[in-house]
Amino acid sequence: MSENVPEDCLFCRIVAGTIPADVVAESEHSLAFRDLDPQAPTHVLVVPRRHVPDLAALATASPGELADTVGLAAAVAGQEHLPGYRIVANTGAAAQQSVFHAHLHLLGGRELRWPPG
Ligand code: DGP
Repeated sequence: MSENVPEDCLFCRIVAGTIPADVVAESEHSLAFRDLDPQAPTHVLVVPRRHVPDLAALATASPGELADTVGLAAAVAGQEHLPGYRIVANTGAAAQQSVFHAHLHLLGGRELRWPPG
């Protein structure tokens, strides 16, 4: 973890291993673990190890780490044998972001309708 990590950041604590999570995959810069409140048979959160508030901030801070996070999501989709999947990044409270550490939701394993709610 970097020195500017907020002590109360839930996902920083999961990355650090001080809060348990069902980890399904990891890479140099990212960690993937199952969502506590799954919205699909596969619902995995993929987070950068670096603390940034959202995905756009990660793109600004490190395009390479953003690529690592997206790549890990795709690897998990393969691991779970998903024929198709959806990646969602709620950004801002108005879009239902509740944890302000960048993360992707990887959703699959059921029919995913469009438009989303
Ligand atoms: P968002 O609302 O986009 O910020 O997504 C946050 C997600 O984090 C939400 O789907 C529920 C999940 N979540 C909240 N607390 C925990 C936790 O302690 N462990 C895990 N695995 N997931 C959590």
